[in-house]
Amino acid sequence: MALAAGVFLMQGCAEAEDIPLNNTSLIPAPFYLTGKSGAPFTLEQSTLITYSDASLKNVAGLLSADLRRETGLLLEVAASPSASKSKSIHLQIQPNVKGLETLPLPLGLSAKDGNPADERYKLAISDKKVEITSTSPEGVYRGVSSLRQLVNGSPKEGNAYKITSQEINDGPKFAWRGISFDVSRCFFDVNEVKQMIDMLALYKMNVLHWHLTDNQGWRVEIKKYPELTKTGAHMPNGNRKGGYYTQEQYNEIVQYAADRFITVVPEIDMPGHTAAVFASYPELKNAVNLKNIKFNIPGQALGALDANDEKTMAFVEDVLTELADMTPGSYLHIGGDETFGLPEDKFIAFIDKVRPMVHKLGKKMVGWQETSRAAISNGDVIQHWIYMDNEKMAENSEGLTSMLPPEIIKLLMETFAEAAHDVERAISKNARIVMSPQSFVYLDQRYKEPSADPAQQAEQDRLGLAAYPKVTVEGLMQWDPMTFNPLIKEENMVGVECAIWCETIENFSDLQFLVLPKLSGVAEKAWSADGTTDWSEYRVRLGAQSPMWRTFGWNYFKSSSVDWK
Ligand code: TNX
Repeated sequence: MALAAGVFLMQGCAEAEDIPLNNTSLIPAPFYLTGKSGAPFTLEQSTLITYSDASLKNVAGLLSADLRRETGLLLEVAASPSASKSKSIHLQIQPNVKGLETLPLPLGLSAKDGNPADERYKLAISDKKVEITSTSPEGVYRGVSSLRQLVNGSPKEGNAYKITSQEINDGPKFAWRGISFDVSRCFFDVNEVKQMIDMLALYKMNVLHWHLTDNQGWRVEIKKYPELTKTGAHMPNGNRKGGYYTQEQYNEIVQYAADRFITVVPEIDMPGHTAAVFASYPELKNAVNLKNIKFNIPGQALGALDANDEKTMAFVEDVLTELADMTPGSYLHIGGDETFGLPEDKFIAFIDKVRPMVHKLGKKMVGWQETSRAAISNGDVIQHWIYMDNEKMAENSEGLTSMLPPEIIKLLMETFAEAAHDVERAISKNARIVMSPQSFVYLDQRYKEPSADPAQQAEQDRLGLAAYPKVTVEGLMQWDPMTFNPLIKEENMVGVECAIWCETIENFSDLQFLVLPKLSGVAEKAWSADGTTDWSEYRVRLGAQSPMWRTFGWNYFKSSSVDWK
């Protein structure tokens, strides 16, 4: 596929000159990027931020606040129908935006309400003004993220930033661009979750799939079941502190995300991964009877909610009801992964009972790919995650055996063998697919190449699951969501989602180490038109990200394959 983005620099009357993408600090790569003749825009203390429409007031405020953090400049914000004053950054909504009509509409579904929003935007920069134009506030906000990256990548003269004159016409490849964020294995407080949302926003991602429950902890207040947060939120879990979000805090986070046009998809992982539920309510029936198997992973346990137990199913319905009430987005994620030891018919019976509950609450269902084995259909979404290079896994077999007892490895292998049919099954049932192929988007894979900073060796050895083969930052870019699974056609797709699982993570800095710089790469796959990546230019754009991460105090793996700025 040809590269959609190209940079043309007009030099006086000379012919337009093609400049490679590595001349910009933008990730994800924009669709069209055209250099303009003329002097750069000077961003300085007197620069004003204006907006054309009341619906943009919030976006303008966010831009000002972000630039303040990133540059120290405090730019004034004012309503104004047009870019009145020169040297302003003007945000505007227009019914038709010239230059954007030729951009393709996004593939997939939006987590907000199913229908992809118009996130296309135009960012025009000249020496006189900066204009960000879209048909929607959402689109303008995506343009704001681009502007922030450009400012941060621009040369500074005194207290002023010189931003090259250029025009960007851009829009996403996929409507659903997310991360699955495990707050069960390690609890992160409200402020940390907000920072995760900041990371997503910076890279134009728009789904926070919030993995709220697992064996190691139940993290959301459910008023009808207080033991979940009294007991379930404080499971023994290494040295880690427990914790949970009150419903008020949950709402606060949903709003913080919504302000950045990010939709929260909450997950209650069921029927397996429910040790925290059984610890809280031992009277609920466990349909798995393999309790003697010992794990080498803190808090790991076998167990599954029993679809034949009325009390259990009433519990599930009550939990989903409170959760749906707090969740403005269209989707509830019901988990459904790795129910080791649960007979297949019992698993299917469980999903077949929960799915109508979700629908009755006016929501759509997302489940991990194993849920394709139940009676799912049109409107349901599965998340395709089981995707490992078996050869590489075999090479790393001690990694697996060091973590799991042989009985579990056997169950794991059975699950994975059956998983080979899940995608086909989902498609035949008209369900759609979030693409989360483990070997490319599981951010808890350990780094292979050395860090440029030898002091990071200890983190590198400690963080990430030993069961996975190690990966390089470059290697993670070598996949194309459009072609990695020939069964998954455009019409089956929902979007791209990565995952950060936190078994080895003990605090937010650990998490950042595994997430950065991998997250930018996922965003590139989810947003940019070209699914293939030219590493030699991508690594330059990646190197340009680190000053912002340092500004925010975010830890990152200083891969020796990248020239960090
Ligand atoms: C599999 S991905 C899991 C998680 C683990 C993860 C580790 C999925 C649906 N289940 O419970 O944390 O592997 O990478």
